Amino acid sequence: MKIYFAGSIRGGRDDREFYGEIIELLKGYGEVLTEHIGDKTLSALGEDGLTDKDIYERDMAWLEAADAVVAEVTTPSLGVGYEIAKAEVNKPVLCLYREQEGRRLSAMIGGSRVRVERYQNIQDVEKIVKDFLASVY
Ligand code: 6K6
Repeated sequence: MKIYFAGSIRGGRDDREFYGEIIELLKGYGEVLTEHIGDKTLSALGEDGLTDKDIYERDMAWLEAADAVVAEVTTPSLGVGYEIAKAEVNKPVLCLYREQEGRRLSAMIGGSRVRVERYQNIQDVEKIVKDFLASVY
């Protein structure tokens, strides 16, 4: 199974530790096409030598090839929102959100058709992901 993991890059890297842990977990179920998103050394401004157009085209090709999409949506990100909107047309999408005081998930995600699950820790994510990916097949 090919899994596309989406997480904030230029939207902010505060949750990168969570991204890394979720990616490690997803690797137990298949190929994660976007492993770099969990890279702890990647800053919000960091570059990987590609132009924005190159990044967009590469990521859209990966998204197209994916069997399922898992997005961590706690840190709001334009790119992640865009990827969710593209994917929800024809793919199973799981959004993972950590409740935080004084903040609420965008209604455009919370009110959409995609599956949204709240979590507090990686043990919660283990159960949520297992259940979600079982429903993909
Ligand atoms: C490296 C470090 C910072 O920027 C880069 C190179 N940029 C990207 N590399 C790979 N994927 C990207 C990049 N910029 C955005 N994306 C895609 O959009 C990823 O698949 C993420 O899920 C999402 C993040 O969007 P923003 O708006 O938070 O950047």
